[in-house]
Amino acid sequence: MKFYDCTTAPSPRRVRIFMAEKGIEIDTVQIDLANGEQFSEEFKAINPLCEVPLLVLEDGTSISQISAICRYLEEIYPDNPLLGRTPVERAVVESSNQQLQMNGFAAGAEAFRNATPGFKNRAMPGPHNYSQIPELAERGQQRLDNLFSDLEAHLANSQYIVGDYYSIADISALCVVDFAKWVKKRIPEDYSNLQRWYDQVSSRPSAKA
Ligand SMILES: N[C@@H](CCC(=O)N[C@@H](CS)C(=O)NCC(=O)O)C(=O)O
Repeated sequence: MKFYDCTTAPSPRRVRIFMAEKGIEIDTVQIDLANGEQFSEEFKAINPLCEVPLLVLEDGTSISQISAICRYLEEIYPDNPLLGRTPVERAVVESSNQQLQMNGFAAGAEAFRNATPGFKNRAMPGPHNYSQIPELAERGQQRLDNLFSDLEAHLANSQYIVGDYYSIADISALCVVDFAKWVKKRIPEDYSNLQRWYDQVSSRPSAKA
């Protein structure tokens, strides 16, 4: 198996933390996104989406999308489950994780990619160019504010995103909070629940991945 990564990008970090929590080591290839290596013919041939993360299996099967990669890894390395331990827990974890993808990652990407000069015409990742829309950057900032506020309320009564169970949803939320710093968004000083959770999850050794 080969894992295609970019150490500076927030999306592959979600998979790196997932692998670190499970103690999995996979041959890793760095794709230099800053210099456009994702558009090279060689990489396009294995991922026409021109994105990382990507997992390529021994038989040549390419798996893109964080949730699909993590699901595959969970199935072949079932120890220390991060997607849930019961049918109900798996459903709740997936629901939380999808919400974090939509209200966290998509919001952060909206805020970052629509406002950063280096991403002119690159407002969306992938093989097609899209122009920046400044209003979307502003909306992305509002969405991140709302996510932080919703997480603060949620974590008042919950140790982790899903009860007392550390899961992929915590990995996603941690990466969203760190990604939000790219658009100068930080946990507000009076958000003690979100800060307590953040200190807890970011002090796990996996967070360095
Ligand atoms: N939906 C994808 C998102 C992956 C993604 O957005 N990757 C970014 C890095 S954080 C990327 O490859 N960007 C390439 C580019 O900006 O051209 C997933 O779940 O894996």
